[in-house]
Amino acid sequence: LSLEPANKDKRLMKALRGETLDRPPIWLMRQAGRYLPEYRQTRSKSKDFLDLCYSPELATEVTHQPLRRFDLDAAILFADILLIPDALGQGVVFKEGEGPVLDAISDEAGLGKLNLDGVEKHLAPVFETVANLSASLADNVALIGFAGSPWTVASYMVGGRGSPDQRSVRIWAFREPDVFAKLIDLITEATVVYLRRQIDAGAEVIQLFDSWAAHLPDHEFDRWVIAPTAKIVSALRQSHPDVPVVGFPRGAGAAMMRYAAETGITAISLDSGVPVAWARENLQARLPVQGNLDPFTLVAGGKALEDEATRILRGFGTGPHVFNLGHGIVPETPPEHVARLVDIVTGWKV
Ligand code: 1CP
Repeated sequence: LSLEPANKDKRLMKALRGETLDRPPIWLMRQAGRYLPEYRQTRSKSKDFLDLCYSPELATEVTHQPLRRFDLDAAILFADILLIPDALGQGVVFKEGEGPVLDAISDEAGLGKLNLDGVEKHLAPVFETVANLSASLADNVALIGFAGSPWTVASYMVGGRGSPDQRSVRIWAFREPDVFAKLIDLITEATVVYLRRQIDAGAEVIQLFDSWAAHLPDHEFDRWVIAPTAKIVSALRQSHPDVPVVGFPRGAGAAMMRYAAETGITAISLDSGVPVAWARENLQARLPVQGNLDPFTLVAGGKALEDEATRILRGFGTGPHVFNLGHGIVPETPPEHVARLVDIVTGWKV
């Protein structure tokens, strides 16, 4: 696979190749979503959230929306990490104001209801969205595809919903590690198929969201976070060696060192709790970093936003850096504050 000139010249691709730039590329986790009135408008045209994800025309539209307002360096495919459980045959419902609800799996019998065979066909509309985006984005904008990491996806499949401490999945993984491993393997396999097809359709970068990677003891972190992530990265390297993979082990703390060294990821996305000076020395010296502005500064705006954005620009300015948040934009964010942030970053000179 040869890189087209347009791809290799994009700011995001350069930073992910390890180049230190005059200013970092910027994109924002959850840059499409409820904080934008035009998103809420498009969303109201679909039956429910999953229907929006599976409607290539609408999903393409909402992916474009933030790029019409802001001078961002990348678009991220509009979809969700819970499309994988849905494609595996586990019922997923997004309840208004409540978030996702799934028929929780907690034993071998539950695993028996899942099936890999239908995954590719079920997710075909997503690949169509990626192809639409690849054909319609501006030349300087990179297209990011994504999936949840197996541990985080499993936490919803086992818990049946989001939870502050992932207690169901953590208890099951301790109690019956060899049965739980079958679930992790199944998600890993489905994710490789899913991401390969996204890349074939035009995704230029892949991000793996491990939003619930915090609080795991060493052995659990190695087995359920590092090992499956390494498997996915190595499979993608075999089929698509030039596509960078960004890992986001949110809240992993000091374990990020092992994560960065052992998964094979190209770059690491940092949550807001990671100290910049520590990350510069221990992570950015080895691989590009992404992050890590606190999303609540985008709600606050004003001086807090300016000061925090500038602190991160300075802190990571001497190495490869992708400007981003430490977690997704929250719905109450005023779009004007996002515009201000993008001005600060695109106007920055090292
Ligand atoms: O009401 C609505 O319109 C739904 C809100 C919404 C949106 C806009 C959900 C439900 N998902 C999304 C889109 C989404 N989800 C994207 C699109 C691209 C973009 O960033 O613009 C992405 C990358 C995700 C990824 C995702 N979904 C993650 C990982 C990142 C993170 O935020 O930690 C997770 C954990 C989910 C699960 C999910 N989907 C939706 C909700 C409300 C949740 C979280 C539930 C919980 O708190 O446990």
